[in-house]
Formats: sequence, structure tokens, C-alpha cells
Amino acid sequence: MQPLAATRLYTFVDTTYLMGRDPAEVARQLCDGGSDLVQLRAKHSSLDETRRLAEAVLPVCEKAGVWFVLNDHPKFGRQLGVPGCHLGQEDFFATGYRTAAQVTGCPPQMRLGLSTHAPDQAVRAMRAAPDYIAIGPVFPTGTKPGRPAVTLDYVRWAAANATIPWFAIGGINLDNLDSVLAAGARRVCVVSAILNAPDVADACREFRRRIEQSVA
Ligand code: TZP
Ligand code: MG
Repeated sequence: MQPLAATRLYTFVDTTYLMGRDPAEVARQLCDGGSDLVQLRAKHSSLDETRRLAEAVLPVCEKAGVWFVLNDHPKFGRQLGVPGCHLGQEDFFATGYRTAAQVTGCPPQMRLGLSTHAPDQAVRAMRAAPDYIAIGPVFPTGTKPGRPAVTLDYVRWAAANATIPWFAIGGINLDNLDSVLAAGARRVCVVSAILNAPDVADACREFRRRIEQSVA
């Protein structure tokens, strides 16, 4: 697996967008297309169902050398031995965690990512020493309804101030990707624009190509 600092494209097996597709097959397509990380996001699934999904997707990622990241359920993630876990502000700070090590164990048994929606949240999150932060939603998105867009201003703030790897996320598609990259993003998370594409692997390849072109 790539060091997180060297990663570019973070994609998702989000159950909302599977539409009956096999999660392992979708994970394979995401990996084939050049994803560096694949997050399992199963917001409406029971823990049992999440376990089944994780057990299907994790070996696909392992085989491809891609980071598997579990959204939520950090204790369960540690039991399962997943490489990464992602938590929202409320999952982390409102649950009483103050340091990443409280989630990941010491020495760490997995990597941790935290969502942030404003500069003060990013500053507080970075003090907790996670492995990466997410910056978003940059644009309004149906994947996270009701969450106001943080705009490209927050991406520019992250480009100037973030001291750990960070990913722009939220409403990013091939039409607005260049504006996100021009604002300073070097790593991007994409959910619906890839899962709704006619060819998932091709969509990943195109995102990856455009990111690499801008970073070169
Ligand atoms: N966190 C901030 S925006 C978002 C999450 C999980 C959803 C991103 O999904 P999409 O479909 O790429 O806008
Ligand atoms: Mg969460």
C-alpha cells in the first residue's frame, strides 16, 4: 500500500449507490481503476451486514495493495484488523476521543481519518494526530444531504495550512475537478461521480489521470 502522503484517489463502496451490484465486484473495479484507498460506507446497514460487506471488500483491497477504510465502527474495525477507519467530527470528538491513539491503539493497529468542515475543526483534528483529514463537502452533494458546502475557500485554506495528508471531498466530479485541483487539492475523494458512472474502473482512471496531470 502507498504511504498516505503519496496517495491521490480515494473511492468508496457506498451501499446507497450499489443498486444491487456485488460489493466485492465494485471494489475490484475501484481497485482496477487505480484507487489508492477504498472506503466501505454502509450508513444504513446493521453491524452484521457491515461485517459481511467488510469481509467481502477487505480481501479484494488487500490483494490489490489498496487501503481498505471502514467508515464508523472503530472497535469493530480493530477486531477485524482493517488497515484504516474513518470517523466524523461527532463520532470522534462528541464520543469523547481526544487523540487518534485512543481509537487506533498504541502502537497503532490501524490508520485513522477524520472529517472536517471548517478551519477550526481541521486545527483541532490535526492536534489529535490522525493519519489524514477530509476537507468538505466542497460542493453540495446528495451523498451527504443537509450538509452545507464549504466551498473552494476551505480547500485553499487546507492547501496553505494543513500539515498532514488531506483529501478534498464532496460533490466532486469530472466537470469541477479542475477547480478543486486549482485550489490546491492533491488528493480527492469521490463517491457518486464514480459509482454512478457507466464504467466504474474507467471513471477512476480518468480522475486519476487528471489529478496526476495537475500534480506533475
Ligand atoms: N463527507 C463529506 S462530503 C461526503 C462525505 C462522506 C460525500 C461525498 O460524496 P460525493 O458523492 O462524492 O459527493
Ligand atoms: Mg461517521
